[in-house]
Amino acid sequence: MNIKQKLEERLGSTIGQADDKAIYYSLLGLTKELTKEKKENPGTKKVYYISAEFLIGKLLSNNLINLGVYDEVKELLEQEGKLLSQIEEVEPEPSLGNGGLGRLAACFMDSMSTLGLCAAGIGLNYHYGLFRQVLENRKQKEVKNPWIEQENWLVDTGIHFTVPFRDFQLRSTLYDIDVPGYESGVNRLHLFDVDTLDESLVEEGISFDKTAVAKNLTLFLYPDDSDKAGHLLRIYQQYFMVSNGAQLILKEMDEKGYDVRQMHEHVVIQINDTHPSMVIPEMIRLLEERGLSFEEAADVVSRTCAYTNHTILAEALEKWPSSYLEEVVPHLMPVIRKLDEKAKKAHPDEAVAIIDGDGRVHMAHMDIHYGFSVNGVAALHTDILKESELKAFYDIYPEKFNNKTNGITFRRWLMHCNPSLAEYLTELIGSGWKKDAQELEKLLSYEAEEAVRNRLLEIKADNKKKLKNYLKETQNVEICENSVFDIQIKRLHEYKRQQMNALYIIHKYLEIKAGNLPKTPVTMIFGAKAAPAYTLAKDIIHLILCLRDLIEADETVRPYLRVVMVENYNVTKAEYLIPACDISEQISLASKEASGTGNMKFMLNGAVTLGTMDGANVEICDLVGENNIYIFGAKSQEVIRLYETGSYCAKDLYESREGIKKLVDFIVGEELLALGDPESLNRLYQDLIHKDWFMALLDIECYIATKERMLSDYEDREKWSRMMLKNTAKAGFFSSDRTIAEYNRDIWKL
Ligand code: F58
Repeated sequence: MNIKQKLEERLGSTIGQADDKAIYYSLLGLTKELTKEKKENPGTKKVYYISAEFLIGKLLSNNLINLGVYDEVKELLEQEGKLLSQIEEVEPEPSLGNGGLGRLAACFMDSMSTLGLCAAGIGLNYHYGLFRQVLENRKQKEVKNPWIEQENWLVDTGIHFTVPFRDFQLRSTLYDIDVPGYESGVNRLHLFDVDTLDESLVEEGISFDKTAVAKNLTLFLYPDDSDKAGHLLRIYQQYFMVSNGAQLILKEMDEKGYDVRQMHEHVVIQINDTHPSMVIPEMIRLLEERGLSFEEAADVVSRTCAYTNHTILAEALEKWPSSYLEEVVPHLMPVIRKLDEKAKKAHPDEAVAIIDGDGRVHMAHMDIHYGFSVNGVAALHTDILKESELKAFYDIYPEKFNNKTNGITFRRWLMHCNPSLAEYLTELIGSGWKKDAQELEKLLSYEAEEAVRNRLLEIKADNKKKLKNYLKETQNVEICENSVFDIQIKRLHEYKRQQMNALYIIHKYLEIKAGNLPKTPVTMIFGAKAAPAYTLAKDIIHLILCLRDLIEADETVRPYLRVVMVENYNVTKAEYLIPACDISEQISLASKEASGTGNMKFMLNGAVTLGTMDGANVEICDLVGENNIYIFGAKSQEVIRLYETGSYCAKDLYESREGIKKLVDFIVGEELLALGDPESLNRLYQDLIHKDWFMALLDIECYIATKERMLSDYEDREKWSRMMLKNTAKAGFFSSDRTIAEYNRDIWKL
């Protein structure tokens, strides 16, 4: 039977007669069936990538691409008057991640399958995911984000484990999502769940009884942890994830007849940030149950575990009070104490202790002492870990430290989201880039060809039109497709400095009011969720939404400047936004953004970066050259020095620079106070003057100047199109296939 027959059999009608919903569910079933026919990636050594997040996005198109039937399905639908892009709208987006860390895990799953590596992901099956963001009264509201429908990508494996806690135990059920590689074999994403979950626990918004663990464990990713019950719940979740993971690993080893004493020869556990760190003591505990001595168990686990660090922000490195761990998993504490004692004996320095003087357990410290590899996620980030943040560890274990610059899968972030560019590239340079991304460099030989550059501009214009239509349909906002699309999409965090971008908007607004009109109108687009308990991040959203409405209501400014906040920013929305972008905003305070991966997606799709020398921006700059990127702001060394000496003073800048004062004062000026919540605007205003922990005022002047230069260069379409071409051509390095090949070469050795 061919695909058409199979599809119509599932539909029970012709494609033409069926509605989009029926077609989607039939395609879902068919795709699962086709995946099942693929063989699992084999191997005698397997990597288990444990992560609290897998931000996988919708799966239909991606899986069809990887199975090699995308074009066939698309065409056969078109023959019957149906559009695959329309049908995809039916698919709910799984809400299993927060930001870059989770999306990276998803790109890695794709690349591990594609490279034929024997690998699996291990995580949790959150029913309501992160939260869905609703923008109401110029503020963010959080509601649950259910995504698991009757028919879905999950496969009930029938596998169960028992996970012990202090006062009770929970039975798990394992659900799998198959991950087909691009023209390759299949791996699995293992998502654990509890049978006793009670979705009705969540009534209004996202609040629920945090103490009813058996009923709430897999409701939300990152439940509110502003109180003790919230902290405990996160520990419950983390332990549930890793205990299940460890039991699954042992089960698979048993089935293959491997000796657990040789675990490191058959297994690598990649610990994605500190959320899965408890896998170390848990695996040791389970091996002790199997008769290994503590020393033997600790030794083999240390040779098996590897840790990836994604941040230098101290507050994001988890430190659990040992009293909390005692409450949830008392059976782990003896193991953790032994690990701590052993580490203290060898390295008495307080700075590297696992349990500190206040009885807090530093999860990252445990990972570094008892893992064989520690990696950062971009060259600069790894250097900062070695030279400052984790220097004490680097001095002890230089051989453990290594860099793995992040990457993105080009299947989703080019072939799927920007099919016209993908097709045009193939027309010019052949399809080799799909397997070897470095081949994109062949595009460089077309730089001088006007027709090629014009086609790139045309494709960009089409994508901008597509985004315009999408925003109209989904959010009922109307934007001008001929304006410059300036886009900042990422988690809302002070270090990412959306507030600095908001100050730019104020600058531009005032300029336009003063009669200095931009040649081409500018559309400033944001997409960002703020963590529910992060007040200042919510204040920044409020400021942006107030500015949006101020401008919307002003006939003199609106034709030249617009502000759009995309509601509930997620992977699907990114797939519309990224191909349509002209200016990619990557403006974190230097040293603070570990890598960034949005920056890579934008570059690949021909946007030009406006950024600081931070994270992977540094590597983008090296690749495209200074003439094809707009860099501004303090460098990381300078920022680190300012922190060390405590010599940054926002107030001095505010008071001595009239231009800065004018922008900051606008936040609490009468125009915005007439629209917004005075308390929120005032809090942000006070913070900028008295604290400004991420130094927005330090860089604001050069940021404005650089963006203005960029907007003026945008008018030179030849120059701009050369930059676009160069950015796409040089993006090959950022393929996650390259990143994963490096993980395998240096760490996993599968
Ligand atoms: C991100 N981390 C980094 N963390 O910020 C980004 O630079 C990097 O490119 C990416 O990881 C992949 O390496 C990130 O997304 C989180 O979302 C935390 C999860 C736990 C709560 C605090 C945020």
